[in-house]
Amino acid sequence: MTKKPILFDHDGSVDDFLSLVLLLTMPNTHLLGVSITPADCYAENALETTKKILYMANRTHTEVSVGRFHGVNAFPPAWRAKPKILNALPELIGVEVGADPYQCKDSKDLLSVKIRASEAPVTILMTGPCSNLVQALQADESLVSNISQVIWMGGAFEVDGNVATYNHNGTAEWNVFWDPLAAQELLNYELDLLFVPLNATNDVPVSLHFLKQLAKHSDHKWAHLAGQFWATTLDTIPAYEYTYFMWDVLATSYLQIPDAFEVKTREITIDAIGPSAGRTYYQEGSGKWAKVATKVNKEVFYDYLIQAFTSLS
Ligand code: AGV
Ligand code: CA
Repeated sequence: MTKKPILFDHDGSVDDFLSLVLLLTMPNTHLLGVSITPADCYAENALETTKKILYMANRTHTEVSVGRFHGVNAFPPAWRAKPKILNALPELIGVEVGADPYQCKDSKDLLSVKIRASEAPVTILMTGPCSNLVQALQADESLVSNISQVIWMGGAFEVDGNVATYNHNGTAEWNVFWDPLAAQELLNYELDLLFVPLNATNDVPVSLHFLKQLAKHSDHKWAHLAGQFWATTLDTIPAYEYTYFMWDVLATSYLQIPDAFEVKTREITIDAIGPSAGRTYYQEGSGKWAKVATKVNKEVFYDYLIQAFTSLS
């Protein structure tokens, strides 16, 4: 069987890195490259963590890129600094990798080179803002024909958003809010686009119960590392919210357990400016067609995680 080619664009929060590990556990996928968006991270630190994980998995040949574009609504600095802690964990601190963002391609270029070069249409998984992909498409719209699906952790449809900041009414999810113009633009392309929004991720917090289950498997290298990574999320900043969710990890799981999701096909719209910038909503009759994952079977999902993190040596 030929493996499914995947491009992974992430933005360096804890669940973005765990999504990377999860991708490495998937037997029927071929990871063509990893592009970083400097959104919920500082590029240097996120590049370092990405390369350390690839090194630990013997996947140093996987090309990594760093986006040069910065969105209009910056993430809070305390969130962006998180990979500094990850890189200092005992498993990672001794792994020496070069991590100079300017030695890497720009992420929009890595995406277009890899999409163009792939023999089979590529699945694109995005767990940060969508700016890199939109910029690649703006430069060459013909890339669309070699993209089989875009899976994006983003949005909040008819549920509260998670942006709490000045001049905003709280309706947006952060990955959309960082660059709402790009998000609005993404809808204009003829893509098979699946949103994995807060509607589905709200049901799957990072819970102590799950971390206890996972810790029973700490003799597995990746289960151990995942437990350490998730433990750093339990102090999520109260000014915003008290809970860190499985956001990106849930979106990534869709590749392996699609039947655990409830998916609706709807016409949607995204606000690009004003107090609702980044808001995603259904708009029958005048929106753009896209798929929205509205629910997940929690038990299947958490069981899958335990199985996946104990499957890679
Ligand atoms: O909105 C969810 C997205 C996901 O891609 N990110 C975190 C995940 O990687 C932004 C975000 C929302 N709340 C956060 C976030 C928090 N409390 N800490 C860090 N990032
Ligand atoms: Ca993310």
